[in-house]
Amino acid sequence: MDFYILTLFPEMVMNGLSASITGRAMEKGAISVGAIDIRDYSHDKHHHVDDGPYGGGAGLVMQPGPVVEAYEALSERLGKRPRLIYMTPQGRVFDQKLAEELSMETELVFLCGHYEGIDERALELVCTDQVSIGDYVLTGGELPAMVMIDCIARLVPGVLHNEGSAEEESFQDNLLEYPQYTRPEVFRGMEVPPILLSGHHQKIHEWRRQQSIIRTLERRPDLLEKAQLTKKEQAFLEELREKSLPYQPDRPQGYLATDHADQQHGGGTDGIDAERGSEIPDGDGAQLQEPF
Ligand code: 6GU
Repeated sequence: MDFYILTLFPEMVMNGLSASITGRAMEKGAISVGAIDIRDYSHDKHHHVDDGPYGGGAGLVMQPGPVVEAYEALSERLGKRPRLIYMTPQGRVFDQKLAEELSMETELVFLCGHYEGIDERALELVCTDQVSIGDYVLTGGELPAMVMIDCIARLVPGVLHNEGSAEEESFQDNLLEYPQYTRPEVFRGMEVPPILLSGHHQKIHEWRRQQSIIRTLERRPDLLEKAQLTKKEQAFLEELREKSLPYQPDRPQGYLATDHADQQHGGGTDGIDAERGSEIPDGDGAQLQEPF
């Protein structure tokens, strides 16, 4: 998979993505990342790429010429016009499902805006998708593009060592990940749950699934509706709901659900706050200031 990023800050995205797993994937050739400096396509003698908005107002708008020419030069080089994703808080909110869809492409272009955005005519000409990474406002599209590339890259064959691990993780099954433990067996008096030392693979699998269900019920009850549970797991979930697990926002969530609870803390009295989800903005981000 070849990623291209149209940006005014090429070093920022290259530095970020050259580290860690994406960096290794680039070295191995499983992905490539190319940053294209929009400023290289300025015809201005001072290399300006922005100007004040027609109609007045604060800030600067990125001019259409350099953006369109940067994309067209790339398209000519590739012999095709690949999907171009404009990073904007006004876009469709990125999620694992969109990451999976985009990971099927052979090339992806990310367009990163700055200032007050990009001239609308450039977007009409080159943009196929508009994507946001969440309901909050950032100063530019570079970090969002890096987030998306990181997420998509780990779905590309050959990027992760363990090809199976991407599939087992959070959201794949609409269940959150179970807690993980490694050596030492006892840390500051806290023991690893004994089942994990038993070598009983079936029992370990069942315990981990149960932990995932507990976590999801505590933290993201909205996800549970879409989770695929066995009859036995559904019964387990019903039992949890009847017991109404303690939820205490001031401590790491899920903590009471582990064996540590007995060792370290007394039980809480709060029930699960099923209404918590209602505090999260539901898509239109109406309470946030421009550019929504
Ligand atoms: Cl894609 N861009 C900017 N500037 N801010 C954002 C965003 C994108 N997604 C969330 N906030």
